[in-house]
Amino acid sequence: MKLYFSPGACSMAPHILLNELGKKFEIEKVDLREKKTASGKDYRKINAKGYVPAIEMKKGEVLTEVGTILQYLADKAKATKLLPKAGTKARYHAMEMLNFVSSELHKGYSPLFNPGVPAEGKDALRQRVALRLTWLNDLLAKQKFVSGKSFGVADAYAFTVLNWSPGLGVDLTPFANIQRFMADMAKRPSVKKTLAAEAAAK
Ligand SMILES: N[C@@H](CCC(=O)N[C@@H](CS)C(=O)NCC(=O)O)C(=O)O
Repeated sequence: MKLYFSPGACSMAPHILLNELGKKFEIEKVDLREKKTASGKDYRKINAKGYVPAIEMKKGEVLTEVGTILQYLADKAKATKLLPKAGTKARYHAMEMLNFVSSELHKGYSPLFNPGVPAEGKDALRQRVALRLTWLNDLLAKQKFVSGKSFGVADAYAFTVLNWSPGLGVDLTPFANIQRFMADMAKRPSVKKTLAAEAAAK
């Protein structure tokens, strides 16, 4: 199992999950500008979409898209505590949350990285993100994790995206429960290990 990643990018979500699962895996860094992997491969030949993450499930078999990779990894490890079994109502709620993190948070934050978006546009985007953060903050008043009472795959994804906040000018100070969640997540051994590995790869 190999994860193609870029330090600090959304590929950190499956990286955290892989560490949480404690199974053996390899990682290979991708230069997103050059679309080259650390070993010199053309990344577009691995993922024609050109973005991370991608995992090589077995030789020549690649899976992309954060939410799908997270589900594949948890299902493969039979980690039903991290992701309920397929077909159950609880699984649909877990998928509901993954979709929220992907389409509302991840793709809400993404344009803030774009140097082509003017400052006023970015302010409007931050206001929209703040609406989603208000909802999430209210949820985290009732439950410890984004996934519920215990850590689940959506937590790895939410932490990854929310961690971009300071660098993108998204103010988390009004969101005390989100700050508490981030502090709790930062204490997890899987998160510490992932952050250290990605910092070393920069
Ligand atoms: N829909 C994709 C989005 C992945 C994505 O946005 N990846 C970013 C990093 S967070 C990336 O690699 N951007 C570089 C590019 O698009 O060229 C997913 O869920 O995996």
